[in-house]
Amino acid sequence: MLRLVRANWIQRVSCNIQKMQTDGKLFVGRMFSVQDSLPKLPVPPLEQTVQKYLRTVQPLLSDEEYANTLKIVKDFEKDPGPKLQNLLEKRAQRETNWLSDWWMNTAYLDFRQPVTVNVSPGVVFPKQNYSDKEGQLRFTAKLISGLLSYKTMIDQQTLPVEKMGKQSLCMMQYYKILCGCRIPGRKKDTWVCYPPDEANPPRHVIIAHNNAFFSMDLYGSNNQPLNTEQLHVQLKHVVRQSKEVETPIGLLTTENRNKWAKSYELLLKDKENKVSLSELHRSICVICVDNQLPDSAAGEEESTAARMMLHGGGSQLNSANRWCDKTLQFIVGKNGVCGLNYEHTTAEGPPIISIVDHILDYCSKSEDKSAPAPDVKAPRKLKFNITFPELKNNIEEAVENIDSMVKDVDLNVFKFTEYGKNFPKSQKLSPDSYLQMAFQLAYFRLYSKPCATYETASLRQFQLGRTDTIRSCSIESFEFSKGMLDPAVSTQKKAELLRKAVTGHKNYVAEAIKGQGIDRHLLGLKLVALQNNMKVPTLHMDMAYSLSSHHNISTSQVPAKYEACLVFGPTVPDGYGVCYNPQEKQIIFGVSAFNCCPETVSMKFIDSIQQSLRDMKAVLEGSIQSKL
Ligand code: COA
Ligand code: HC5
Repeated sequence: MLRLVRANWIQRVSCNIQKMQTDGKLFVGRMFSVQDSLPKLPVPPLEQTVQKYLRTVQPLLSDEEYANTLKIVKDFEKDPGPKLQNLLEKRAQRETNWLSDWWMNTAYLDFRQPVTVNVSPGVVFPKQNYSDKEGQLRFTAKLISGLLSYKTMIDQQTLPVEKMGKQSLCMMQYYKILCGCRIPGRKKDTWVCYPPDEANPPRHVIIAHNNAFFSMDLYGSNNQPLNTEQLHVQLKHVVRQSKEVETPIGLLTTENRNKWAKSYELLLKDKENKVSLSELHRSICVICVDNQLPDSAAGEEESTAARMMLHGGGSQLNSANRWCDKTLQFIVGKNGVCGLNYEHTTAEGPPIISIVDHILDYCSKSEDKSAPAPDVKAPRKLKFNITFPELKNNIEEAVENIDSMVKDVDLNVFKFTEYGKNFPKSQKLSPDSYLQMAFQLAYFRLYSKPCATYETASLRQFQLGRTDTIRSCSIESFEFSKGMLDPAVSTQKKAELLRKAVTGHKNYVAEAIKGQGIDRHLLGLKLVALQNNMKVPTLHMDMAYSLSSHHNISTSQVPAKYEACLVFGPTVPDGYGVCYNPQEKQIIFGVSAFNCCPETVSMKFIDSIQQSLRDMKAVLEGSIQSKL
């Protein structure tokens, strides 16, 4: 039976941690050793938030608009601001984390657009060394062995606590990545989770091949993991049983969530379908063994691979060989092209990248010598009966929709190899803030105006923490961008403007990760109003609020040990999505845009970022401070 986990599940697990730690039964492992002592997410002071808010909207508004917003903000500070602040503070006292449930709903479960491209990011692994089906299946088997060895660390709670500097981070997301799944619902989705400590935990993965889905056990009868050789035999069995391309039922998961929910309800009316859906939800993850790979021009291979990871390339390629509701889908393609796609409700990027680094380490090691597990069951093909004509129509519509979505995505990967984090570090500048300023300059060069920019800030220093927004566009970034493009401004002055902008950004980051950001606070003030049957405050209906939340650049830094390319879609139709993996001597960028907006072109933005990185280095090297 499906256990539909309500949004407060995370709350419940957190309570378990406290209970179990005192009982001495569960959550005793290293992974959760500091969980209880992590601080609770604070509610920032109201005055601090509104002051910061005003500073961040100023570069986006005319003087007249700013004067109007200033009045709205001042009114809000009198009423209803203090009332809402009080209600929010009370909530923060009651809850382990006042934001996490709200965030899960607002950012994910309430969101109705397809998760494909709009929510779920893709990751491309470094190219692997195989070129035929046999090699592909051998690599898949090894990848699963690496995954199993990581899962053992989660199950036994032996994973080390992740740190940011000296600060320990909340490990709850790690606990959920190999057992979570999103379920479509009309108006709102739900999320299920089958954690390792509860009865009947997941023991199988789903293998997708030729659009068919197979349930494949990873453990023998005594709970012993299958060794790599056994996994390989099982995979060959799957491939033998799915020689022909099947009905693209997986495409339903790429649809608008309300539409998918209607199809899902129809599917559930059939008993065999119900069992198959339950197997999918309850699995550890999905492993997509892809058959198709489009030809790529020389130098285009990584961008092609990134598209396979983000959307699968359309109905004729691999988009149907996916189950996009599942938290993790590893994708093993032809000719060494592999990576993953993940549904974001469960976790942020760093736990995912931690698994990737572990698996790639594992795959580069010698063969698995462990003994075979006993009593291995053959993989079982999941049956889907498409009995209702409406379902057939919905699948046909899903084919059309994914194909037009794929046509709309403009995605390219770019490796900047002239320098990496080493250069800004040598200039005593934060590499992340430096890169954010490169994006600001790149945008300003193309559009002659600043734009609202989102950068992810981790809130995992707090119990059950997720993210806040770093508003990278600032008064200082605007001054810097204008100065850089003005030939009348000296190199010395340009370098000063750059340093000032980078420092301003770094200060914002430092505050955001300490729970003193403004976006989640403002969201909380709005949601607490709604929860108490009050009106949405005027501040939240002001154009300054919507303009500063319309992120023409949506960014995230996700560092990885390997040369992984990370990609996600823009969050607005006229925006860019920029994910970057800064390494010591190079920076890997994944840049996306939508073709439906003629003004945004990923290669144009990439070229402009490259120009910014060159100009910024030249300016710093040409300035006096650099020569001292
Ligand atoms: N001089 C010299 N070196 C500096 C420096 C300075 N002024 N400022 C920073 N550095 C160094 C740091 O010590 C660090 O060194 P390391 O490479 O040895 O670790 C390195 O530069 C990187 O620091 P910085 O570039 O400032 O970034 P950060 O690691 O502090 O990260 C954020 C900043 C915002 C990305 C991070 O705080 C965060 O919140 N990350 C979460 C993102 C996330 O969750 N993404 C996924 C979303 S799904
Ligand atoms: C594999 C890396 C994926 C990164 C995904 C990411 O950064 O998601 C952001 C999550 C958040 O809460 O900030 C959202 N964003 C894609 C819109 C930046």
